Amino acid sequence: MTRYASLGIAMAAMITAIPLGVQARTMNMAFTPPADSHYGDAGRAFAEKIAELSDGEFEIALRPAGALGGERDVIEGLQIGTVELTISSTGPIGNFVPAVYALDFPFLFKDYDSAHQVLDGEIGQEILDQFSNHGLVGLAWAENGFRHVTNSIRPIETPADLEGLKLRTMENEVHIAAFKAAGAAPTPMSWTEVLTSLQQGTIDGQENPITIVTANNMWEIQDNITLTGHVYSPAVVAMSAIHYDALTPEQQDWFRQAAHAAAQASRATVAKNEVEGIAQMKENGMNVIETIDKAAFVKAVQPAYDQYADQYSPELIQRIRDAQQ
Ligand code: EAX
Repeated sequence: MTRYASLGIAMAAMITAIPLGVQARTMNMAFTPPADSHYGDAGRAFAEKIAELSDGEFEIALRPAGALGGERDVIEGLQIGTVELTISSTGPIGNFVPAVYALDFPFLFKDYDSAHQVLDGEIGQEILDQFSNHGLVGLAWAENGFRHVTNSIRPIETPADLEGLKLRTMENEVHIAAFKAAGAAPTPMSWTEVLTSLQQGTIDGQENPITIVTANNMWEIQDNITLTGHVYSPAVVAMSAIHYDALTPEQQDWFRQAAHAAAQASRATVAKNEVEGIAQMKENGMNVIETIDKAAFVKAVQPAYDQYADQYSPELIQRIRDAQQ
């Protein structure tokens, strides 16, 4: 090694404060949307913040587009320690942390500000704290967004238009019940199977926020979107308890700070896309139904509440409603 090269490395070590020859610790952060998405922006914000706080001791390897599996697979990976971090919708997480189910009830959150107020308050923290009972650490509430229905069979103007529609849902029994009650034929599956299933015609449609539709150029395989806003879909920045518990208290605080930076980044991208995404979908030929009789859709999915609200802490659902007055 030349004298200059060894001098350069020695200087680099001094700058990064990492002992010479010590490798940065790389942790995987898995998510299902593409790298160029609200979750990708969140992941990059996390990576930047943790590198800054740890002086380069920790590096985050983003694993976008389902590289490490669907959201359920990844949560199981966190529990056994094969995956360190994830940004995930809450959709399938109720199967692991039951309290999370309360967040995914249809038409529960009035708007984005109300959702942020609840999630960033005591209710949101109470639910994050529940993760630790299941081998997980809920670090912060990020954002997926209000979910809308896309399909290529017919424009959805009223709940009756959902009749018989083979609609993919997340692996979430409240969502399945809601769309069954509305007359659709819900098919739960991991996001990693959705695009292929739509292309093959094994399903007619799906439901997701605008940011997912635009991040995946879904106008290529879906003709219509109806802005039902039927569910507010939080995303959680979560960590494997195995890996979190191996950190020092100072390092744990770094990860919490980085998770909050990620959460804010996801919300900023969603807010931007809520406006720009509609124009983008129209420019790409998608038929965008922007106004619906929301009361009719609320009525159509009410049986899902009747079926599940008692099972998933009715008092928590009432507290979420009351907190939005
Ligand atoms: O978390 O599975 C879904 O529809 C989710 O919205 C997506 O994976 C982003």
